[in-house]
Amino acid sequence: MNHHHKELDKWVKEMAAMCQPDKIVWIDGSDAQRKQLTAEAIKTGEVIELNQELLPGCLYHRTAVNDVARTEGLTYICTAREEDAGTTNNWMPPEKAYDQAREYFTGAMKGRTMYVIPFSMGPVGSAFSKIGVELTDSIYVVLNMLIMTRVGTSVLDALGANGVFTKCLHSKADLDINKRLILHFPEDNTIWSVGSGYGGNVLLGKKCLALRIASYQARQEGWLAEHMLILGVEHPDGQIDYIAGAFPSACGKTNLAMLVPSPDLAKKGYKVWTVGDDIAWMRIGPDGRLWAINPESGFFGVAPGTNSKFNPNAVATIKRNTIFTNTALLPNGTVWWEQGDGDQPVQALDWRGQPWYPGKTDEHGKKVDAAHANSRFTAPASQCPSISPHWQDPQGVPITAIFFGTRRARLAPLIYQCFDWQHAVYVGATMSSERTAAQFGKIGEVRHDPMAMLPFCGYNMADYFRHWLEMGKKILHRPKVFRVNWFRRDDDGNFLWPGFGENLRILLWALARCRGQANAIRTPLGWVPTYDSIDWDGLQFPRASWSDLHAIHTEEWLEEQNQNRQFLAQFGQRLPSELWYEHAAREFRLRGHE
Ligand code: GTP
Ligand code: SPV
Ligand code: MN
Repeated sequence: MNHHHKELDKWVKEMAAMCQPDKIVWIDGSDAQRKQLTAEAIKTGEVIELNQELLPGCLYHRTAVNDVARTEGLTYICTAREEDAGTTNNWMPPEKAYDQAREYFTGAMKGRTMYVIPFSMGPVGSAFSKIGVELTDSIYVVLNMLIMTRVGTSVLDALGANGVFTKCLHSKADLDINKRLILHFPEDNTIWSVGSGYGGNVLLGKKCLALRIASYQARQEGWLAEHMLILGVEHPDGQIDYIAGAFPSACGKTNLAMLVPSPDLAKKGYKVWTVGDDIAWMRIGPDGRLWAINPESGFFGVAPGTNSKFNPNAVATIKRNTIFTNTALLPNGTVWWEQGDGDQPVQALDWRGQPWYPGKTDEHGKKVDAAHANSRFTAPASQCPSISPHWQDPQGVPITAIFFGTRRARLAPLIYQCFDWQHAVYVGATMSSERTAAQFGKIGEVRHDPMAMLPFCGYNMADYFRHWLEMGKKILHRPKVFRVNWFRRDDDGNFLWPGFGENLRILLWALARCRGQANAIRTPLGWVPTYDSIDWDGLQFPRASWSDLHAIHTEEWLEEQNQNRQFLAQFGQRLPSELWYEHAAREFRLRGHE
């Protein structure tokens, strides 16, 4: 390909000398090349072509059985000084990390092709955007990157002869979990990932660049790189407010971003527009507001639970040109997953490629899922029926409200509004959530996940909190911040809140608060909606359940405060004292001393 970036050329040559591929192919972003690579991957079995009548342009892929989610334990931030990675990250000194990975990369691409993928996170040429180049030996990665990022010649043009880019190196190598490393070198603007073929570990523009590396750069450059969806709420008068929301992995970002208003609210003229479902890059605009872009161009969404009832926009988005990973495969060349559309199939191949039938159990008598709980679809954002006309605006969209959400069966209320920005930073910093299938580990265990960034902050988390406090001082028109939890349950384990489309009622209350309009009750946690301040048209929701959703059990909350204190204490002197102030203030309020 035609380009004149000497540093890029030199780096590609060096990496090729180490990995020793048979050949090097530059990805130009053309349809012709994509089709040719698809055909090749189908031939080798790397991907399976799905039924082209029912699912045009769709492909299927299975990962290795031990490679189905991000491996946080094998993910490292490699800064010169350990304290710059901080206590919440795994750390390795850069030299040691390079040495160890070099061993795994050496000769790893023998007999394979090295693909060079120039990609832009954010619209090509936007002042928000960052360029990366990923080298990989996986066509599956190439095909996913073509959906998730802007790829090809236009990116090289934007890079020019001297442009800055993130050096991203990936090899599947032997897919050996004992030789798997996901390494970030923020000081070198470099990512090395080896031994995995799973999404978040290998689509290096996503969590690795757009969050871990970008969060590090964002602090230096004075902006925010966050694990947030972005959506627009259109009011009956045509005015649109934008909301950004941080929820941990598999806690509802994609679903909220694609929300379909219930019929009564739709009839009144409310609409929801999708801007992004996973990552937001936010900068202060010339008007003093916070402006956000979605750096991605596709969705890498959780398949199980995706159905026409709860997320019809996602269902429509994934009807064509979509890659399905670790779902079940049906005899007619279509896909299926638990809580998906259609009846349970009578037979299928499960995500491991094993014959599956309803009621199948393993040797311990445990039910076997047809699709892995973290099986995913990769689909172009442009195919989403609710995609915002502004989703590619180079200046982004202005953010009116920020949501921090978690998955908590108890304790956390459905919604409360933070008192001010400093309080909001404390609330975000101490949020905790139940673990999901999106990461290796014990599902259901409650862990702290500050601003849903625990696995994604590329530097010391205490400095991240300080950066949030500093940003608050610089933003003239600060978004209002809300804490939400769609997942509170009653004593029988049922969700107390219907969620999904009904969440719009909660968004509308929050936006009314931003205009100083809706009623609220002051509680020790924050401002809680009165029952009558919610638009209930079309939904009969019992007042008693509303109280249950917002009940504050003081004793349990004081225990939660103990957990929060322990969590914050790990940051030592580096923790901004403002957070201790807010911690004490909440405890005072909980104990009834305002
Ligand atoms: P990542 O892609 O891992 O970052 O996940 P995400 O935050 O985009 O989560 P997603 O929207 O895919 O939702 C994950 C799971 O939460 C799915 O099983 C959904 O069905 C469920 N879920 C989403 N929204 C709601 C809700 O409002 N109520 C309830 N009860 N479940 C929800
Ligand atoms: C997440 O786990 O938060 C995801 C999927 O969005 S992954 O790309 O694997 O990180
Ligand atoms: Mn995510």
